[in-house]
Amino acid sequence: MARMIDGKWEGEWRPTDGEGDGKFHRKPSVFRDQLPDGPIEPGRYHLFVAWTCPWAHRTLLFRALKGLQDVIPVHFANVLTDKSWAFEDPTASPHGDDFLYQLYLRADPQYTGRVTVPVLWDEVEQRIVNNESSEIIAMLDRLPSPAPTLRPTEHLDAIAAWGDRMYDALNNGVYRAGFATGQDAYDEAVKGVFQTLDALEEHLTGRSWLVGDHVTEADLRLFVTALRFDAAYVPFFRCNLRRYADYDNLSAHLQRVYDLPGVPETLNLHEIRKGYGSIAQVNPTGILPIGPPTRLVLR
Ligand SMILES: N[C@@H](CCC(=O)N[C@@H](CS)C(=O)NCC(=O)O)C(=O)O
Repeated sequence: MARMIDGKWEGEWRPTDGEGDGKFHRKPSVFRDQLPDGPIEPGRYHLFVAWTCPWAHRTLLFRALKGLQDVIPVHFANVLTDKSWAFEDPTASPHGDDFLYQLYLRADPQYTGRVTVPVLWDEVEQRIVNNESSEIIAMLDRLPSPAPTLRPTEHLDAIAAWGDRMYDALNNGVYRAGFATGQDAYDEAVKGVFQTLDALEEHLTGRSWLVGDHVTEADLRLFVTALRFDAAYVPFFRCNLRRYADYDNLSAHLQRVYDLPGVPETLNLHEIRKGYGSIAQVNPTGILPIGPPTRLVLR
């Protein structure tokens, strides 16, 4: 167990809460409030993220593609420790904190639950608005912005269908493969990962985007896992039946999303590799492998 109970740390950090079935279980997020409708005060709401985390990456992508960089400041807590994510130094936190759990305690001194990124924080009321990425991105999309929506009404059903299909089998499927502690759990998870990639490769034949003619949330949900696949999920999570680079349509799609203005600034591949490579359960020596080579052209 690695979480807070009544504002105190219990146990050392482990990737799963250990239900004893060899499977990795991701717990539901606790703070589920909404931003007010209409424009927000620049600098009032902050995002707390880590380069490694794909769920946090979604929020950075929406912030960038909606042009909200000047409205919503971002803070990085990049190092996963046995006391939650750590800021590289106290200046990385607007409150001079060393660890992310201190932010959770500011919001709720009796907090019980895991301490996760991303966090959408209200600096005026000193509270966590929401720590569930799927809800944070929908809120960011609704904010007034000259940029087009990433969740067009006419495509919401298709976006949700792809989102559901990708979440369990792929986005979280790689984690279920990587953190499985039994052969059966790994076999089941890794099979789902590659079945989903195969289906996506086929779906992308002759089309640029997963849904409709423009980038949508569905593409971004795929992108965060796609970007990490060869860098982290092949070497550390044993998702190695094929490389992402072995898929032509998927590789072109990855590059297409990467090339959108603002997207390169939302990621740091070196930090991603370092982050996953520092998880002792999947890489006890901490040595970062040289490969596999990627097809993505970085800018
Ligand atoms: N459902 C959450 C999941 C967030 C999540 O699991 N974040 C991971 C990093 S990728 C985390 O902070 N884990 C720390 C922990 O569980 O102790 C979301 O999508 O926002």
